[in-house]
Amino acid sequence: MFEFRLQAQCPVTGARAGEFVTPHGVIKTPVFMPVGTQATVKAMAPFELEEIGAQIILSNTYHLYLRPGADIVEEAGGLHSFMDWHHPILTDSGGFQVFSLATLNRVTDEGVECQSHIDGSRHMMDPEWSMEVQQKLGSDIAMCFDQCLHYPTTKEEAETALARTTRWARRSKDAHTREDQALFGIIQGSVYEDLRRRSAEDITSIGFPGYGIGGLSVGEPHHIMYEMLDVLQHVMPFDKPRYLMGVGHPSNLVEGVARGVDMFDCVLPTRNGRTGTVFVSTGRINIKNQVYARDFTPLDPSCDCYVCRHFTKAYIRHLYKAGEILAARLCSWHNLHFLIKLMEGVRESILNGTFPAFRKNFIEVFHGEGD
Ligand code: PRF
Ligand code: ZN
Repeated sequence: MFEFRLQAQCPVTGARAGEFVTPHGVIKTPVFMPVGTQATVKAMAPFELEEIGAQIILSNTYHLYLRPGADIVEEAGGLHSFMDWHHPILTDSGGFQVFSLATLNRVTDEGVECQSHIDGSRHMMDPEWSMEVQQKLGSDIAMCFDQCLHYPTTKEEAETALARTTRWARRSKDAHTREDQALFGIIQGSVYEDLRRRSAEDITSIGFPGYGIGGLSVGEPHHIMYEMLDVLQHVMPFDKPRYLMGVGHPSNLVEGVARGVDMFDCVLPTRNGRTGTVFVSTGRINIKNQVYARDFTPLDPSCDCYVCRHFTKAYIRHLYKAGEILAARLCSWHNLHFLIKLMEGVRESILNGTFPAFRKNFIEVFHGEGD
């Protein structure tokens, strides 16, 4: 269980193709994980996610603990049964969500005292709490409880959060007992090379079956994120999966893979989908734009997803304008398909030795860079 088999490595870049074995199936990497924060990938039914080719989804400890409560999910037979998704699930630890959503946070070495963003109730969240909840949820992959800082931050603050994240990683590992669940460590260190190295050494010396790279894509310029990944790819264990948390943008995925990343997750495809922003092979478009009123071609003529095989831009634009719920569903569907297909193409190119050409072509054609 939780074996990571490396199948191919690009001789020019750090890109890798592999397989990660979990209780609910084998994940082919590199992989993009759709986000199902509240035990649902917004607007998508599980059988639709299967149709799109999703291999694994992500869900959130913080949200499910607050609502409906970990006990209810456990009574349902765990998250897989509760939501009827029988493929792998990864749960984030709450470390990040507490810092971005809850209010009146008081952070100490003990944990985070915070107020629910739903009803203002007070809670103490710490590594032991996170492990208890994630074990009740029964995900295939659990994450350590960590402290993620926003950008910019001082080196002193980054150092404090790093040291705390290391202590919390030890406590997470000590509190984690489920053998059918892998616990991944998380590397922090903000945008400081030496801190990133130190965090990688500290976390990997504790020893986990996989590693998250946290604290990136939190507002820093892309080139800084890439510099941190350049440093990390040489200090992270070669034989364990590497997960870049909360990323994201199509070009970030390709550039992340080039720097040795195996797993990604992001709300971007579904969040963008709900506002009518759609990824196409040449970049990004907004379907609400007047220019599409009489455009009877698919969202992306080179896409073979259900949406592009059946509907036109003019029709989907009409749905948006009319406030129809199907508009958000169709755009989320296409966007998820776009990122999953992109990762399948990336994986294929690593396996057949053409990743550098794939990367060059993608970056040249796709001009949706920017956020
Ligand atoms: N830590 C955790 N989850 C996360 C992050 C992190 O740093 C990020 C940062 N991009 C996204 N999700 N636990
Ligand atoms: Zn499509």
